[in-house]
Amino acid sequence: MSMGKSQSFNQFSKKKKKKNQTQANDHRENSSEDPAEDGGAVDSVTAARQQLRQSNSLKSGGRSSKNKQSASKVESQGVDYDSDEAEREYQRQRQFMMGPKKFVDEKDMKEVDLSVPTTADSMQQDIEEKRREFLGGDDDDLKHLGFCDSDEEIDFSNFKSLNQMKKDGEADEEETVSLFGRLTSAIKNVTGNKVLTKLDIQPILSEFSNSLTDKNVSVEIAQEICKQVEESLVGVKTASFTSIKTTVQKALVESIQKLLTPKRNIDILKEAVTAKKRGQVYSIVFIGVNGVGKSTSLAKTAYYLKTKGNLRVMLAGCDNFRSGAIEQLQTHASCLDVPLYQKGYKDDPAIIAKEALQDAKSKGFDVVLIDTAGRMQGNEGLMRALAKLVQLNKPDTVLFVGEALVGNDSIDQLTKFNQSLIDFAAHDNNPRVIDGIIMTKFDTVDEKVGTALNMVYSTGKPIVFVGVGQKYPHLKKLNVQTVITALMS
Ligand SMILES: Nc1nc2c(ncn2[C@@H]2O[C@H](COP(=O)(O)OP(=O)(O)OP(=O)(O)O)[C@@H](O)[C@H]2O)c(=O)[nH]1
Ligand SMILES: [Mg+2]
Repeated sequence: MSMGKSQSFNQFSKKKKKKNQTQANDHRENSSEDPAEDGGAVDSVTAARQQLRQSNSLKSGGRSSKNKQSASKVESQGVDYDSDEAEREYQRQRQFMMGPKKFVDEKDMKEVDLSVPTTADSMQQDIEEKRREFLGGDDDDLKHLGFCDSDEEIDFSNFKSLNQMKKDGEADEEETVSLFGRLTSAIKNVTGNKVLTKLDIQPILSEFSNSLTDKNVSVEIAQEICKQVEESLVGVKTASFTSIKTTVQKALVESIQKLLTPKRNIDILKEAVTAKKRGQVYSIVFIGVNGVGKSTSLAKTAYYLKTKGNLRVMLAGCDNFRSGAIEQLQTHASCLDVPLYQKGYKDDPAIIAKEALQDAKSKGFDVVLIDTAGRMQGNEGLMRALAKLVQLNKPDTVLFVGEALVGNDSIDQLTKFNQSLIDFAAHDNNPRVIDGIIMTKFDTVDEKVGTALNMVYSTGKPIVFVGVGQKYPHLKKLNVQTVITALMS
């Protein structure tokens, strides 16, 4: 039985229904090979298969009942090239009739992926490279700021040299004189044995106020400092010029110190070590708006706790909102050689954090650092989700991460994040709020440390760390004296 090659498959399909029982049986036999061949179009494909088989049979001179047996024998040994060709043609026609694939599987993806294949070796190499990058080493870019030499605390004494380098010769004699030098020279004419009046102090205070606002201190806080200085100076009897200088300096330092001293100080290393001694897992949640440096600060904190406290740290990937966030954290985990608890981009971050804490407890880890997605302070949905994570897990410390360079907006951010934790705490009467601040990108603000002052003054929260670069060791403590030094420079 042969068909003209020009005959369409549909025609063939219609005619096929009228064919004799033998053919119908043949068809059933063929269709049972592929359950997908039940639809109309697929019927014609089956017919094509038959047609091709038959035409092949003709091509090879036709198989008489005599030679059929030997042919099938050869076929079963897999050397019947005509049959193979027919099968290939059948598959080609079938693909054509069925149209493009609806689902792309891993095999298809591999076929079109022309990138260099990733091997275990090349992955290890990438991690080594990243580790070198994050650990620093050759830190010339920051050496002149004193960041690398100071072990834990930020040293502003070199800020001036940086500014000087930047100005590179532009600076005249006057610019190199410190604020304090300028202030005391303003009262040079006040002789000894004099009771200081408001009038004597006025030039000092207006100069001081301008200098503070130049360094990003808000006008309100600058006025507050000036008021305190004025109160401590008016009516003071000066013995000599030297004592006037000392009196002014003392008054300034004291007032800034008062403003910068938060209600509670946090030493996370001490707290984590104490928790470990009690057999508890110490947890920190990092929160803040998008791109401020939460994940980087988390990685720096892991490095800090690992190297200074020899603590066993686990990371928890609870930013399953931003694409790439988990991979970014995995890179940090690999570089730091700490585990990452993650569930990819699904599940509730609050639950992932809970599971991470349980996992850490069961495996004997000392610290869990929880990364969260960045969000704007006005986004109610995301703020609710954050409040849920914090209230459900009650971490030991909630750290707000903010950029030093955003100025007063960081106060708005922190205030609203804190309020959201309270407002969306469901029926919790004792909600967890923000405990402290990590101020990032301090390396980009020179000695304009005013934002630090503004934040502590307006929120009463301590600055636990400042970020002074992109590498792991670039996490420093900020003490009041160093801020004062920077403000007075
Ligand atoms: N110069 C400098 N760059 C920093 C500092 N901290 C973080 N960065 C950089 O800021 C960028 C954003 O950091 P991430 O840690 O991804 O910020 P994030 O807040 O986690 O971002 P999202 O998860 O997208 O909200 C990265 O390029 C960091 O290297 C810092 O102290 N100084
Ligand atoms: Mg992040």
